[in-house]
Amino acid sequence: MALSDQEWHHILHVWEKVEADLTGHGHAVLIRLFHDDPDALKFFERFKHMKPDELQHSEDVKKHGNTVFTALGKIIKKKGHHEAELKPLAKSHATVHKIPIKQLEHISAKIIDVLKEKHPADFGADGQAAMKKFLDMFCHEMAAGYKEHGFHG
Ligand code: ZNH
Repeated sequence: MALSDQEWHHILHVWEKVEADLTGHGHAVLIRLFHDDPDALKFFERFKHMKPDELQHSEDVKKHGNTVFTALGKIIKKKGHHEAELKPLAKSHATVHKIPIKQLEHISAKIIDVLKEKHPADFGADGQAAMKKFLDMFCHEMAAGYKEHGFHG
């Protein structure tokens, strides 16, 4: 399942654009996730009482968008050598937040949607395919990490 140099190149190319506004991208992905799948919101103690309009304007949701995208960027930049970054994430999402893998698959699809919309010139078919491969690997490795903690989400 390893990615080729070319595939990492495509991913890092669009990520450079993403980094100009990690918060904006992360926030857009979360809003999209909560809109398309209201169940996703239930996992967030801090946000689950908020209405769509509040979610859209909440500084706290923006901050979490930044947290998620910063973590994702750190993993991406390791170009496959991300065990140290992924392990704690698998642990917290299995044992503390208890996030089913299905939700990680949902957010992966939203990440691709948002990047397609925001960066049509820098995220063509090859970039999309490479990012999909990376996110599939991410979900797969998170699932493996979950099992180590006895969570079969
Ligand atoms: Zn998550 C948290 C990342 C997905 C839910 N996260 C978190 C954090 C981070 C992250 C970094 C902080 C730290 C810890 O670990 O805790 N996420 C992430 C990423 C991803 C995710 C990278 C993918 C891409 N999450 C997710 C999902 C969900 C979640 C899908 C659901 C649905 N998270 C979560 C929660 C939390 C977190 C609930 C906690 C929050 C607070 O703070 O409250």
